[in-house]
Amino acid sequence: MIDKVIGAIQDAQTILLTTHRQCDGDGLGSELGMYHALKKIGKTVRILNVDGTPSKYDFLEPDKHIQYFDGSYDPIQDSDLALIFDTNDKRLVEPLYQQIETHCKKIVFVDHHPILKEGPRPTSDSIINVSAASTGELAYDIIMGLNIELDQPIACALYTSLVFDTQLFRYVRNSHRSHEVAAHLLKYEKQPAKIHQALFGNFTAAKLRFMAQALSRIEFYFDDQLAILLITSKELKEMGLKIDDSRDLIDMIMNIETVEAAAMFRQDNETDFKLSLRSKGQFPVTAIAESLGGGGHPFASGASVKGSYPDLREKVKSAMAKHLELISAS
Ligand SMILES: [Mn+2]
Repeated sequence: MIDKVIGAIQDAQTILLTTHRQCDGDGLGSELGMYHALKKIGKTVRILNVDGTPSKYDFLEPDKHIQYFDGSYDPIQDSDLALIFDTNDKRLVEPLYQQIETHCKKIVFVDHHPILKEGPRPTSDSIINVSAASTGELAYDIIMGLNIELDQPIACALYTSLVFDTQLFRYVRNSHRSHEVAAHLLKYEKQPAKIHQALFGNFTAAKLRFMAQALSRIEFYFDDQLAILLITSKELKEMGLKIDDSRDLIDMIMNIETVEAAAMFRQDNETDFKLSLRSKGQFPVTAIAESLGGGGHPFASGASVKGSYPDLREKVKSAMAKHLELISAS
């Protein structure tokens, strides 16, 4: 699989790199690592993302290397290849994806999310490896396969991918692979603690106040095995925070010992919600997300949903019920 992508890169001169909208550390690190690597072997390479980069990634100097489709960007030239990182669902790259289809001869997704049962199919040359704990590990394999020597900017970007998606090696996929890749990267990136701090030690007092307020509203069901939380974009805005500031909340809820699964709704207006779902691993939540028009990883998925909050909450509760009642009974 990986040989095909390596071949596609070797055959290409002009290469466009991107990731899913509302980018995160994994997609960003993968595309930036690849950007620095491909420049070293003389490729004409650019990164064009759907939307902006959250400020906690400033240490990666995104504004030096990345242009934004929802902002200002140089015209999209015809290119030999597009590499899309950390998703295999083209809908998450729209409206940029249509431009990529028009201008790029070949499109390859490099990803570690399962392919949705009822979503769009990834292009035929894509690498989808669900056993990788981060897309950064796949980018690493490609860079190694191209015999490109690592350096600090490549290592910093790929290490960011890896520690972001594994949450500092908490969610490794029961393999020594993530640690091995990290150990190699750290021969070139000498200040990993700075990256840890930027990614995970970036709370502001306002963010913590928001989190305290939100966490006080968690509702528990099924003997405290399911936690459901509603937050609103409005309260984030009123407290001077960004959407990205609410992302840690659901992971924090998952630290509760009794909780097997959690759902967080972010209300964007009267009837539009962004739903995030997590499971500790007793059962996957992708099917629930997919039934609501979303997708993701088996134990971390999401969907954009429409409706009234009480109805949506009931839907999630009843979809979770059969799994959680089984666990209670056993
Ligand atoms: Mn990822």
